[in-house]
Amino acid sequence: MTPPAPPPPAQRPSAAPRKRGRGLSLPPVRLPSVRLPPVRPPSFSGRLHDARTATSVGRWLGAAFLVCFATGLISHYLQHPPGWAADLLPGRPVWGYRLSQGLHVASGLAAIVLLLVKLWAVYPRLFAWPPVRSVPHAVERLSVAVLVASAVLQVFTGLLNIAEWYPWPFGFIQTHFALAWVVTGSLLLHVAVKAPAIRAHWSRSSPGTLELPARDGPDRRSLMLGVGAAVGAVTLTTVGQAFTPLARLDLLAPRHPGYGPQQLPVNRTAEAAGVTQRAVQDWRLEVRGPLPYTLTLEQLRSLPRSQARLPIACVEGWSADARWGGVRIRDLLARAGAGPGAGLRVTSMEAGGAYRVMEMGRDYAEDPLTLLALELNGQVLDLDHGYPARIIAPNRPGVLQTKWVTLLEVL
Ligand SMILES: Nc1nc2c(c(=O)[nH]1)N[C@H]1C(S)=C(S)[C@@H](COP(=O)(O)O)O[C@H]1N2
Ligand SMILES: [Mo]
Repeated sequence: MTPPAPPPPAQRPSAAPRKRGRGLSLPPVRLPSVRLPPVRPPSFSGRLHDARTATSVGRWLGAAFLVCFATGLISHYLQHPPGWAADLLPGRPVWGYRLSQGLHVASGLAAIVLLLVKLWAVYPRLFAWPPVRSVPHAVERLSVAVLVASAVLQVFTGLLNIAEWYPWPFGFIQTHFALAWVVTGSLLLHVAVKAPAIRAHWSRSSPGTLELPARDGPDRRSLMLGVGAAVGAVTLTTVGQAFTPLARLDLLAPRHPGYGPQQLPVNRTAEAAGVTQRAVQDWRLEVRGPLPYTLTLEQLRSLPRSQARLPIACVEGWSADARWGGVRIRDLLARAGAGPGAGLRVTSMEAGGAYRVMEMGRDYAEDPLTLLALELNGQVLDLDHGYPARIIAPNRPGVLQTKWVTLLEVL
């Protein structure tokens, strides 16, 4: 075997050749030789920036994103069902949306903690050298850039939405929905690309362990304990907004079940919606259908009443059970001559706003628990809860529980 050839001696700039001018001859010019230090990426000595930590945190983050995505789809399609599905949405269990949206916001909040730790664990790779080794490597880095950017934006917009703060020029719902697909797609791609590393580091007994120094174990355990504690703290101090047994620990969520008029939170007050005491004085309920009619509040109150115990479950994650009293929607529709299978359009007396008009498929409209509610927890509805009359239906997002209802239209 021949030893490798020694590297060629570094080329030094040699003295400029003497110019043989015709008359004038200049002294040789010696340029100072500038030596740039070799570009060296920063080096990281932390032992937690490795593939094993990335995998440990990554699988929890992946699980949180998965729950968030699935529950997000449920929420989206309950709110915006495609035409063919509008009559297929289930009204049971009545607490279904409450559970699913509670999970959506809880897993989203947990994902914020996990995402930050994951980014900390892998950020040294930003400085990988050379930055691009091959075309597949460039594509992989690009896909990670898309994943990181979309995931950060997704949890950020979600977080600000639960605080009802929209400091951006784009629509929240459309952007959050579209980004969910971008995050999920690039996450699947990422998991596929990293499958060998994930497999190698998935469990304590997987071969990956052997390559790691033994003293690394306690460090990673401490990190994971810290992550668990942080996720636990965030969850415990917010999940009470939906999970009533932990309501007392709900210190950080924007809404607290039980706080608000008639022990129920309010998302949009009557004042914010521009609905005044004065405006509701001449309130009438108009019902349009084959046999249209109009009722005063007195007339509506004299109709047979029903009771239902149903939650309000806001898309922003808070939810609370309440006792509702009112007139069944199906009775009001039947009186208007609606045939079986009729849908319903509901309009609020609110002048504008995204939730002024709401449509309801026939299964909800015929459900004996779907009411035009006049009472809440045994009292006449507060103006903030939709006095004189509001919709309450089982297993539906809060945004569809229209307040200050003034018009029902048989579809
Ligand atoms: N007309 C009208 N109805 C509305 C809203 C609204 O802004 N306007 N907000 C909805 C939302 S987002 C929720 S969560 C519920 C909350 O009902 P509550 O304020 O009685 O708790 O009302 C819904 N009904
Ligand atoms: Mo809501």
